[in-house]
Amino acid sequence: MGGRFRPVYAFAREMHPRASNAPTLPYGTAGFRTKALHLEHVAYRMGLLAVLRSRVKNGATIGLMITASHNLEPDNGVKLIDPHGEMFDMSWEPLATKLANVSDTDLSSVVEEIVDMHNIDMRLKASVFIGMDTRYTSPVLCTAATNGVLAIQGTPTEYGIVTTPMLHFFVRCRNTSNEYGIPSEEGYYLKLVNAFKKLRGPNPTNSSYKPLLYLDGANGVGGKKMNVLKKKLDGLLDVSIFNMGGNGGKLNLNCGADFVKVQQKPPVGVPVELNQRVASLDGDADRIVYYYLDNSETFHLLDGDRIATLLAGYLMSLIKKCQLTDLKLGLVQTAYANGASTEYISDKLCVPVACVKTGVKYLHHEALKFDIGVYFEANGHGTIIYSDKAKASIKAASTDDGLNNDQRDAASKMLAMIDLTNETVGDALSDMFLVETVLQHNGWDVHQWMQAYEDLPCRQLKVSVEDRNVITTKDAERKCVKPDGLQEKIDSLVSKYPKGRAFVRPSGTEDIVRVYAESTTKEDTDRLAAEVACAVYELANGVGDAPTVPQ
Ligand code: 16G
Ligand code: MG
Repeated sequence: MGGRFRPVYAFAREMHPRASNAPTLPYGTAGFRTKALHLEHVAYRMGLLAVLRSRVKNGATIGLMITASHNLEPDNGVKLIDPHGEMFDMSWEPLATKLANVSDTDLSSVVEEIVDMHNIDMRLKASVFIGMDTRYTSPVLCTAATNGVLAIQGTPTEYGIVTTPMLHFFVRCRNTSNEYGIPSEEGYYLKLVNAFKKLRGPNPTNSSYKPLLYLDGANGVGGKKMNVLKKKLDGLLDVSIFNMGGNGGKLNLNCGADFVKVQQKPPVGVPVELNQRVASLDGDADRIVYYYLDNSETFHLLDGDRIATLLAGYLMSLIKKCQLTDLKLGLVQTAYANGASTEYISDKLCVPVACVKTGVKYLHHEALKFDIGVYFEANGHGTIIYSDKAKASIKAASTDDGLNNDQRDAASKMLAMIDLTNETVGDALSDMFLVETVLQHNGWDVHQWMQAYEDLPCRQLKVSVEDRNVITTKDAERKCVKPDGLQEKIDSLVSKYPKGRAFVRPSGTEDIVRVYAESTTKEDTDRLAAEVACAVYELANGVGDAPTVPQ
């Protein structure tokens, strides 16, 4: 054993050793994520795995991103991207976990195992694109990943600091021989900006929509990239960027999409301007939520559900206009979607809606079943994907002599919408341009956007338990299977409240159980969430202080 891959072992031990007491890490919902100091050997080993994956895919480029997204500064993470720019194949996750956790001494033999298992020809070329977020620990991890790629003769391409969705885009571009776009930062900007300009009409003077946007960059990479991008917009949209990093602002600390969504309040660092539209990105710019403060300074959140409904409504109207009604448009959500949004989508927009487990890979997979699949998590991660059939018929409609000018124009708009979308994964910058396009088209300010439907009050809580995996779920996490009796208890609590809904699930990124509740009033919702949290605490061996129910 170990003969064929001697350099792997030698390199690892000399340069990126795994400490004997290193924690065991799983390839979780979105790759490895933990304190940065535990990740150097993991990054190295994922460099190795990316090469193996590339060879299995006949030399197609694989992506490797160093980021911990919305987590605070001391954390970091590593995730892999498959050839179409999509999330890493789930069937390879156990291999990633195994490779990340073996001792240095067994590293070569595990590499060999994977080579044998997949019959990999190690003479093939292999290409890996590597990107990183702005964390101060990212360059070291990036170097480790590059060394991993080199150790088994792969070719690394380092992109430096980029958003996660940019790296997904580069991978797709490369593997489609640039059909999807040019795999460079410039190429990415070019595609978005050109599409945005095509869609952007002059702003009518009597419109409620104002082309001024405030942006909370979470002190991460997104604000910095937007600062470059906005200069290319020829003033069509004015973006004031805050929390761009520097000035002592810490990544994701009291700012960014996750903070705004979970805390339901504005971030620090963004000036208070009543009724101003503000978009908040997360640390690696794959999530976006909007918010505003009304005249009485009350905070209003426009989250992923709102963005999804806004975009789906617009696309539906375009489809009807250019008479492509045989194209099946559908929306994919998770159990976290507000019940009011689901009702609005099915009853008002008349769009089919599916519910899947939390995690982008599940949403993306489900959205592929539609010709036009819009998927969004309530937390602001989402995008739109178009089937080849949809693209071909939209393209044909844009030049179809049998249609009138208006109809052809609607099809051309859809083509530009496709170009404005990063179909590989949720992309905060692309989503922002999509939202701004639709708001301008509708002539809507934030109030009009908000009026589409009224959210049910909702509440999320966390419960610490001895082992969160004693909780198992079914029906896209909406029903609890284990421990015995918990679902019955939840059912009886929920039945006390009008429009009550609640579910529990073990977190995929933290060592806790998450509780979600909604009903018609804030008080009822808070009480329901706390009651469900107590039930979890009792039936799943809670640790620490028991949750309390408000009187
Ligand atoms: C990760 C997922 C996100 C999900 C979240 C849930 C990706 C790229 N990201 O951030 O989609 O909403 O985990 O976290 O898949 P939780 O399991 O702790 O609730
Ligand atoms: Mg993120």
